[in-house]
Amino acid sequence: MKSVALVGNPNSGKTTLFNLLTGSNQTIGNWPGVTVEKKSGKLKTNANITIQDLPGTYSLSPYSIEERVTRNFIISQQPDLVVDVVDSTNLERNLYLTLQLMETGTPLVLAMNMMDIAEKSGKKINISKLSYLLSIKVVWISALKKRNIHKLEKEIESNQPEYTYPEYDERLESALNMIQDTIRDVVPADSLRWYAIKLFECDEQINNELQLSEKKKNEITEIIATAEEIFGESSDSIIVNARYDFISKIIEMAVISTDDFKASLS
Ligand code: BGO
Repeated sequence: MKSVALVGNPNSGKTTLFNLLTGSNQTIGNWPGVTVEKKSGKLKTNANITIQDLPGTYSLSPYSIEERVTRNFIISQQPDLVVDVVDSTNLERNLYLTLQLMETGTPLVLAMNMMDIAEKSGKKINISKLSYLLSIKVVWISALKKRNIHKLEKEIESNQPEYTYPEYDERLESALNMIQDTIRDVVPADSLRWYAIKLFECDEQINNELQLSEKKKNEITEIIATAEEIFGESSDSIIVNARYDFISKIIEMAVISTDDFKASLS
């Protein structure tokens, strides 16, 4: 049995896609201990694949219940594949979640939804370039218009290759590498980067979970303090800005607005 999780921003069209992929074959309940709806179902075209619909979220921080349910599922249940439902009309905000998913190292496919509206808005998204730049499979779809869903189903059935993590500013990368060296012996190898980023962000839930020795904690505090001095901002802002810098470069290379041409002709 292959386990697939649907993740995406609220209003990205996740529910519409979930219903399309699973049909009436759904189980509905609550996540343990919280009043957040839990929905799962079998892929209509392949009953050996279960699809777990995760709560809509903008981030994998630990602040809201939705964020916690989604990130705990990805880190502890380790689904075989995550389908990241992206609202193509709001790429910048949606790719922010994509980068955080990539930081976990989870196998990933991007479902670029709402392409029917994106097309009309005068924005041309070069899907193959986006896929190349992110080093993951990207499939355009319209869940509402039921367009290209068969292509997504094929990708869900396939095994997705490993990808390279998004690389940020080299000063940030060296801080993350140092944290990785400090925690290498206490976290699983395939989640090393995720834990390093979370510790750099001073994520309280991860700090509590890892129960690091005082020596390790002090080393990490020192690495963070040095980075904050170099960048002149708090460690969580350093990460947020690094993600947005990465996203703006990707958008600059993969998205063309027809307004650009109008401006150059006038
Ligand atoms: C309403 N294209 C377009 N154009 N719309 C889409 C697509 C798409 O590919 N996919 C989804 N939508 P959810 P979350 C609505 O409900 O699946 C629409 O939160 C309305 N409702 O139809 O709920 C979808 O699960 C009244 O729109 O998203 C829905 O991720 C007027 O995006 C909305 C207009 O989809 C959110 C829209 C009473």
